[in-house]
Amino acid sequence: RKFLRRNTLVLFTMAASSLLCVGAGVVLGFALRSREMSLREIKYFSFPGELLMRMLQMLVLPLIVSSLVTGMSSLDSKASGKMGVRAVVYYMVTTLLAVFIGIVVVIIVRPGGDKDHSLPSRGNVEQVQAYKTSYSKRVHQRNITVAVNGTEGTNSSESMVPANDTRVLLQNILETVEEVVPTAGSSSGVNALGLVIFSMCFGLVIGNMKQKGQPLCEFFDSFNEAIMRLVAIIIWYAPVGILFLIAGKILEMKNLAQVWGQMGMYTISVIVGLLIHGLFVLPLLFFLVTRRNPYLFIGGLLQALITALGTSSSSATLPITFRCLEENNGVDKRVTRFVLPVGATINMDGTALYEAVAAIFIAQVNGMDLNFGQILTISITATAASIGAAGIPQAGLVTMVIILTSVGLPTEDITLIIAVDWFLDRLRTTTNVLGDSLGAGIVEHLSRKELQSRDVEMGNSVIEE
Ligand code: DAS
Repeated sequence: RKFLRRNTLVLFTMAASSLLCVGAGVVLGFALRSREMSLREIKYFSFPGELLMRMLQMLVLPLIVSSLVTGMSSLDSKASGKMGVRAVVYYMVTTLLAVFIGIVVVIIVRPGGDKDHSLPSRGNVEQVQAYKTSYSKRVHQRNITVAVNGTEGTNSSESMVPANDTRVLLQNILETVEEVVPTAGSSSGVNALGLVIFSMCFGLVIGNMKQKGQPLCEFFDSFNEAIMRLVAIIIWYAPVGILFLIAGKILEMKNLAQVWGQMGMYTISVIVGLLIHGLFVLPLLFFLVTRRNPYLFIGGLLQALITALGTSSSSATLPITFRCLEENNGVDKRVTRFVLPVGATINMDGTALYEAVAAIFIAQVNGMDLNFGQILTISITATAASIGAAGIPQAGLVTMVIILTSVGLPTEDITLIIAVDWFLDRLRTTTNVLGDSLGAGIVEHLSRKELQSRDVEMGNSVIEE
């Protein structure tokens, strides 16, 4: 019962209404597809969803700064040091577990092979090229024009970008993400990791300034409280925004049946990997450490998980993740304020798993049977790339370039997976948020002694005063 707070009924109602809105968004999206709306009409239609994204993004930077400064200043350096080590160990262990699960699934399912799971022989260049061309022609060229350039590509063949122009398409992918970066997650593309590190150092310093630092500690504490009150208002609008975000995305995609037909096995590989990690491995780890029911804890996170699904941005979801952990699951604010901003920036289990699966899928399509060394390289670069990826839409697609380059795969083959990336991005973002949130519960459990002794210290100092 510890996890369920007095206003849980309200927050579970919110989560249930968000789930309903996801369903309504899917139904509405497919219902309106027959109207063949233009991109402009789709943009207008999706405006309520864009509004939610921008309201959440507006809060991300002030929330990261105020929560980290307040969180660090409320802990002594010894306690925050121990908490930091526990958090980083958790991030590394869970990210490597995610990569391992992804690699096992994609090697077993073998989505890059043909129906009979046969691959072109690596040495036979003509056979590989012929295989890739036929593969990409079968499903991707006709979708890339729309998926990458966002133009209203007609279905006739002349509108397709020739297969050898994939560098043009790759450039478009990078431009698309650059376009997205300034508005998603952090405004004007501020370096979120740099901000996290500054805020942690600043919080530690003012926390150790005793009386002189008190005004600043109180300022950032009330600043954080004000931001969380804004979140409490926005959270009521979230379900509506999520409905339009999902419906708008479904309207944008062309040849949906064609894409799913061919990309089914690849998509299923990613989904299976994310489900194993998110619904079994992480909850098991949570139970082994805290001896509490992980699914009850996850129930309290529903609103945040659904927001991640709708926005495909763990940074934009951060304000709601805070509220679910503190209000629903009763996690100590000194832990959430420290662990969540760092986790949302560097802990991305879903992204790491996805990048490992995508890289091995592309290797399979190229007829490349990876050796142990290459698989190890993919594991390490997928982990590093997930740390570097920002919590913004499709960041994981861009950092794929690092992994493909590391094992000598053609980077333009990113275009093979872009057609379904908008969908898989939502699922991996949800897994990222889940990993951060369960991590907060685990770190709180492991740090309870420090937190209790800190409470006694604070209690004593109040009595002395
Ligand atoms: N969309 C990213 C996030 O917000 C994840 C990704 O692109 O891989 O976590």
